[in-house]
Amino acid sequence: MAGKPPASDPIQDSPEVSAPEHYAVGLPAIGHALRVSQQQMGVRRTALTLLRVNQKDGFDCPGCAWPEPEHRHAAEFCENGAKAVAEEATLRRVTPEFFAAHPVSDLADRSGYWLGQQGRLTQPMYLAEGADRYEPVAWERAFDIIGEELAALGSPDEAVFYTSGRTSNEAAFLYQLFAREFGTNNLPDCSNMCHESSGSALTETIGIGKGSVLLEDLYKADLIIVAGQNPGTNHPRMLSALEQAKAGGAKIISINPLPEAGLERFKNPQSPRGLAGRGTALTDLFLQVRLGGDQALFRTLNRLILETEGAVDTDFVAEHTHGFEEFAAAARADTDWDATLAATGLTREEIERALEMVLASRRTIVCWAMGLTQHKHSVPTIQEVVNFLLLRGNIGRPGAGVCPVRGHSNVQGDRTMGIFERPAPAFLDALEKEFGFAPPREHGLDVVRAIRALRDGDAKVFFAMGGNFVSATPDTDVTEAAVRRARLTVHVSTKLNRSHVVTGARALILPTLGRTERDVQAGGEQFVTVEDSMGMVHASRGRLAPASPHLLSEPAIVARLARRALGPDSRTPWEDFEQDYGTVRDRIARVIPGFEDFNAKVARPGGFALPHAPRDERSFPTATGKANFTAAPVEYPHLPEGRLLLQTLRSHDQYNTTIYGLDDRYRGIKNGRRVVLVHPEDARALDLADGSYTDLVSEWTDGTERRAPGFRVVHYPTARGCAAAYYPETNVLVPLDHTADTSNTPASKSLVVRLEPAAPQT
Ligand SMILES: Nc1nc2c(c(=O)[nH]1)N[C@H]1C(S)=C(S)[C@@H](COP(=O)(O)OP(=O)(O)OC[C@H]3O[C@@H](n4cnc5c(=O)[nH]c(N)nc54)[C@H](O)[C@@H]3O)O[C@H]1N2
Ligand SMILES: Nc1nc2c(c(=O)[nH]1)N[C@H]1C(S)=C(S)[C@@H](COP(=O)(O)OP(=O)(O)OC[C@H]3O[C@@H](n4cnc5c(=O)[nH]c(N)nc54)[C@H](O)[C@@H]3O)O[C@H]1N2
Ligand SMILES: [Mo]
Repeated sequence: MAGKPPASDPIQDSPEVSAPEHYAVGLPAIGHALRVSQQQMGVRRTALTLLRVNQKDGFDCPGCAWPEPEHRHAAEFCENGAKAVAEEATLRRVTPEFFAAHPVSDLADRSGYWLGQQGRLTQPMYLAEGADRYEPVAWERAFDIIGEELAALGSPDEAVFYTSGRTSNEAAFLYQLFAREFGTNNLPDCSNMCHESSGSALTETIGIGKGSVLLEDLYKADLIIVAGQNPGTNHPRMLSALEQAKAGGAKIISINPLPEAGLERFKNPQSPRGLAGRGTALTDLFLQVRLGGDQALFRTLNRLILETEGAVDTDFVAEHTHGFEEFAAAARADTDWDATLAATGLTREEIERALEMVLASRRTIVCWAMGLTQHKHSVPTIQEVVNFLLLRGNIGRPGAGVCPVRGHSNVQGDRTMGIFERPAPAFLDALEKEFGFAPPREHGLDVVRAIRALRDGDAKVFFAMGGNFVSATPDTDVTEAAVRRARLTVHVSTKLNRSHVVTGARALILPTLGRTERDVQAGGEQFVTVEDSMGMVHASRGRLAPASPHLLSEPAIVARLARRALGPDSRTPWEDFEQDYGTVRDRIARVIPGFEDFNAKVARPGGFALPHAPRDERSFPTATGKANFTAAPVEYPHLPEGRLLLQTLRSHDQYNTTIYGLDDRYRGIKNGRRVVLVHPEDARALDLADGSYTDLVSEWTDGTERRAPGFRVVHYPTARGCAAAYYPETNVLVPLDHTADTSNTPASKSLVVRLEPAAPQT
């Protein structure tokens, strides 16, 4: 069901294909951004919002987690940031009349794109048991309903509290506090599907699950390696940083199965040269790796470094690291070039050219995103990247380090605030000391485990602070059936999405303020704070009038829910927290290291940097007290005859499950999303003409199959043996149990698929 396009949807998916672009941004992007913004917001609102994005007195862009430069332009936004803002600041509204006109069974037949296009949610809505229509509900009644269902649970662990990464630090802190005071660590978040593999790999090896570079380090680097990331679409402002790095003499290696336009050439809209000229060539060496071949690639580079006289930073290794001998022995033993070439799809010459660039660099940074984190062997892959950096002392000095580039604009901050199903004991101790209750110590459920618990009837209340759980998670049919078993599903949301129409027996939609909106509480106008991908914390202040007078802020929703659900026994001053977020920050300051004097520090324009021991003082808070080399065996996906390895990725016109439009401009796709990109040689061997239609059938080790019907074949210069199609349409293909070892992140970038000729789905 979920794999098929919705039957009654007026939006037609009929892809038109042209040659991919070879540069990103420039004039078309700006024109596009303004057009989308004005359609959604009108001219005046467009000017009002876009000039406030990422300014010191403005709001943090809800687009991505890339940091703001110290010297900002008057227009410090990008095309996709503008689209994210327009999506939120739209003038369109979803009203109670809308819900009266559209039964849930009708909405369940619409595409996610159509649902999102209906506009901002305006009132709390309730779907009673057995009903087919949402009806308006008063806030207090909504909290009563949640309170009733929570009170009826056999244990607090039958409730699940999901978070998506847009939630502010203040809201996140209150939310985890409420969940733990209620009695559970069931706090799964989008990070479980995103950079969890980075967190797992880095915590074990360097002692902290966050990147070790600041923006200024990029400008000082000699070599920047961008692996498994498409910044032209997903972190466009990173291209300005890469351009500046190049101006300072840095070289760039891109590692990717796809030749992404943004990494080829960048036309900076802020500079006359960028607008009119050819722009800046970014990538010096493109390594067109096979999906899942990165661990083998880095292992081979590491072996070659070890074999090169004087290439290892022996002082650093001796003083700061642990496990070198074991790792070096394993790497030296991996001398099989044939295996490396099979795993990576590269030539020996390409790898040797990369080695030359690595050896010529004294300061190297590796940036990565979902291309490295969403594989079965993602954690050892990222650990091999850490080995690579440690070998030449590239952690804890200027211009060098690890740079996992986060997705959601506050996903890193949410984790810092304690949104984590496996909290550190020290964090719980601090919480206990500050608030005087005993938080649960047992680990909670992550995303995949939460789905299993819902499926098996072990979880009965599902509460989501933002996001779109059923569309973002794997195994759509399984997940939707699991969610439907819940007693109650609750979504705190800004926009309508599929998770509002695939519900438990009862359901609530709680509409909330977005980043762009003014937040006035009893204690006056409030601001919130966020943490970017590089550990910089700063304030975010919305200026627009709220989309509806009935909206509550996220902190207010949590505070009121907590008062209702915990009752008079709670000694936490929830009312004060709701009235004045400064009082929340005072508590954060006492519970979370690095936030001492929070209110004073965040008042400084630009905010402040959180401490990061490896970066700041080359000390590594790991179990061994040193940075750990690791020596995992090299793995890579093996393909049966006649099959392709499919990655599920983002188009240029989407934000995760939010679809802005049907184009993927840089890849030459227009007006359709049901496409599968296949190398022309592979297509020939499989007899798949460009423009023909195919079903994608994923084959799983337990013998089961999953099908997503009707994708247009696009001959595309991807790596051999690899294919690509957009998420969330392809989530139906990802088995729930197909996850990364250790991090349990769905392995949505490596699915073995068979392509079967089919009819278009329209
Ligand atoms: N406009 C926009 N911005 C976004 C988002 C969005 O949807 N839209 N999403 C946000 C979020 S939550 C996130 S996490 C980030 C995601 O940012 P990205 O990680 O850039 O997103 P994906 O589209 O998943 O792209 C994965 C990239 O990795 C490559 N890749 C896939 N598999 C492999 C592999 O095995 N090895 C290598 N070396 N490369 C591989 C793909 O070809 C692609 O270029 O973006 C954030 N920003
Ligand atoms: N196959 C496959 N699956 C994937 C991925 C992949 O690459 N391939 N990527 C994974 C990744 S990296 C991620 S991060 C997840 C994303 O998973 P989620 O974070 O759950 O999904 P989003 O689509 O970002 O959520 C969009 C919804 O958030 C709500 N929203 C927007 N702004 C706000 C706000 O300010 N407050 C509140 N309360 N709600 C708001 C809106 O209602 C909107 O519909 O998906 C994962 N799933
Ligand atoms: Mo993400």
